[in-house]
Amino acid sequence: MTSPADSPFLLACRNRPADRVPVWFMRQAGRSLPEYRALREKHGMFDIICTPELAAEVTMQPVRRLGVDAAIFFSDIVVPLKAIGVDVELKAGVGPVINPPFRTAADLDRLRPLEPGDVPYVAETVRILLGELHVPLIGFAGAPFTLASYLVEGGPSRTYARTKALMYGEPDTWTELLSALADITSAFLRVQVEAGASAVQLFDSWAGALGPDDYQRYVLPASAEVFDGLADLGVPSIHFGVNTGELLPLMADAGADVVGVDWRVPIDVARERLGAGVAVQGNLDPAVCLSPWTAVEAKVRDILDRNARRPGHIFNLGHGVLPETDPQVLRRIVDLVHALG
Ligand code: 1CP
Repeated sequence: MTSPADSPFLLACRNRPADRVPVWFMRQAGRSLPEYRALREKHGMFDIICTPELAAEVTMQPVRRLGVDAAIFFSDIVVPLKAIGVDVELKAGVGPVINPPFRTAADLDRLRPLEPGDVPYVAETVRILLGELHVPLIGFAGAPFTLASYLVEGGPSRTYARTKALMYGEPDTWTELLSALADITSAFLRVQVEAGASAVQLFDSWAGALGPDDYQRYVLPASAEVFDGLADLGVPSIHFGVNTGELLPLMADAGADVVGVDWRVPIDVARERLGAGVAVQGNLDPAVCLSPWTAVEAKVRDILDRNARRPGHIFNLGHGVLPETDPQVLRRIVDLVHALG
């Protein structure tokens, strides 16, 4: 087996040549897999996350079935918030719901720093995985803006109106909130890396709701704090968001080695915006996976052609696997990327 440091995934994170283009899928564990759905019939989401044997099993499921080049630790972005006592529920078909939402400076008292002892199951899950995996393990967390959006909205949102109202209306409270979240996120990622994760991904899924000036002023400092806080650990970092075409260079400035790109920006254009020193991850539209194979194949080939064999490309979707995706299609994508790249 390849040792993790020479694995195609970690070489690509470092922008170095590899003998193939590595591929994994955001949300590769989860509802697209029948074996996951079977387990979910018996266990709640947080039960799986907090039971190391179950969390490790769910992390392994896509690695076995799909032949991907990296595993992603099974958890959710709201887990560290729940671990410090925030009342968060994962509502089926909705997502995280926080009751009551965060709306004023007084709500800051509901956050406290995360200690490793708050998440004992994390290190134990990673330990089990290290014994089973032959590909690198990616640790992950939600970025301060995306976490703040759930706290302030109280759940998923389309407009982020209340989040922005707090950001523009009470900038001091906003800065304190993002700084507290940066500490929590950084501590949560540190636990995963110290237990043995080989890379981290920071999900700022909803940062694309902001233009570049506001991103730079209100969000970038807190995300940079997260990456700075991990620098001594020496593992590569990936920074991802949806609809972030205009933010790509700023997301690299925050301190990541790899920037995730959604399907709205062609990968060659993204590379131009980011410059030669930054690796990229992406960027097949997850909806394409529901199309006939000839369409999927053409899109995969187009992405690889646009990257033109430059080192530092990790093939992925532009956002998470849709639950109705046929896992056989994902397997065929992995095989095609490996054959072509
Ligand atoms: O009952 C279930 O099975 C619930 C579905 C589910 C799953 C499988 C949720 C609720 N979370 C998860 C696990 C999860 N969440 C993983 C591990 C799976 C993998 O990647 O292999 C990861 C990486 C996440 C990260 C996550 N959670 C993000 C960032 C990634 C992204 O999709 O942008 C976000 C925004 C969340 C919040 C969340 N949790 C769950 C849902 C349905 C949502 C999204 C809600 C929304 O649209 O706002």
